[in-house]
Amino acid sequence: MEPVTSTTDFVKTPGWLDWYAGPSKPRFQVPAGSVDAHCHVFGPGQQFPFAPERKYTPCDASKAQLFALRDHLGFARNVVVQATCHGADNRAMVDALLHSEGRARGVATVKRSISDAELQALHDAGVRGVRFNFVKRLVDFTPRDELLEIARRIHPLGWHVVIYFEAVDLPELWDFFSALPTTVVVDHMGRPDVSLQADGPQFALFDRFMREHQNVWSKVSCPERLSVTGPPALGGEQHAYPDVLPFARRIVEQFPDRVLWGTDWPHPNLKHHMPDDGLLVDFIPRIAATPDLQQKLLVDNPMRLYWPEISKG
Ligand code: 0GY
Repeated sequence: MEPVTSTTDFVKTPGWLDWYAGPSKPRFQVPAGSVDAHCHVFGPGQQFPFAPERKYTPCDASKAQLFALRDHLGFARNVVVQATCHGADNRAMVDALLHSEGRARGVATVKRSISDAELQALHDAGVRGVRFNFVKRLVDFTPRDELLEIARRIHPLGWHVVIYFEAVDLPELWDFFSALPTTVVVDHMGRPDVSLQADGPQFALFDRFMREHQNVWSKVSCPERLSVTGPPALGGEQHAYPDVLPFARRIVEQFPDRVLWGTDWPHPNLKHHMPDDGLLVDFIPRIAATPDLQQKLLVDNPMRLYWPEISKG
């Protein structure tokens, strides 16, 4: 892949870890037609400036670099999720969709002021969802009535809502999430504290949340973000992220038709360890152990949600 660059107009957040430009070739061959259902683009800042209200300033991570990674890892398609550093300015994400030859769909961030014509333009570009972010270090507070109004407006377009929150906040958010009229996709399993037990009360609540809401899906992504035991030792990828494994396996096995997987490239806000995306792919067969589960996780489920017009799943 091309080397990492930063746009000179923007000063990166101190300590920012750039994405890893030399990913290994995964040993696990993903099924034909696999979708990387959670990834981002950053800028490039010169072309698509970062939002004034952003909480971090990243390096650049362009659509061409994302598509090169897709091909390198053996994936067929991407779902590009609007990153918070771009606020509600979806131009960089939309530009990636429009240059993907139909191989990328998107999740946008929108405000209540968006017009119907603007929503339709996002749909025509390939957007199929909006993201509501409740992680306080990433975004300012948005009133719940504004979010509900947005959810009601995007529902008729067949879109869904992606929610990002931390496990400790689920009790307080439960009623609001229950009121969402659309399919709801949870980022990174609702960010459990993986130093706790996967069968303990905190994750049991998330499990119950999925069981009681048939419209809720989960991304079983980001072991590198959730792990407290840290990255694999060099050459020891078979033992990567053992603390995250029981959490992800449990969700995949209990809800095989409502799970998605993504790289999370270019991995915003990692402070200690930038993963090799090839090794992240090699983690997949450990959380989805059979070809049937892998096919659902990587192909059937994301195709049903993002490309229903050609989905066979
Ligand atoms: C993720 C996670 C994070 C950031 C963002 O849009 C974003 O800035 O999503 C995070 O910092 O936890 O899904 O990429």
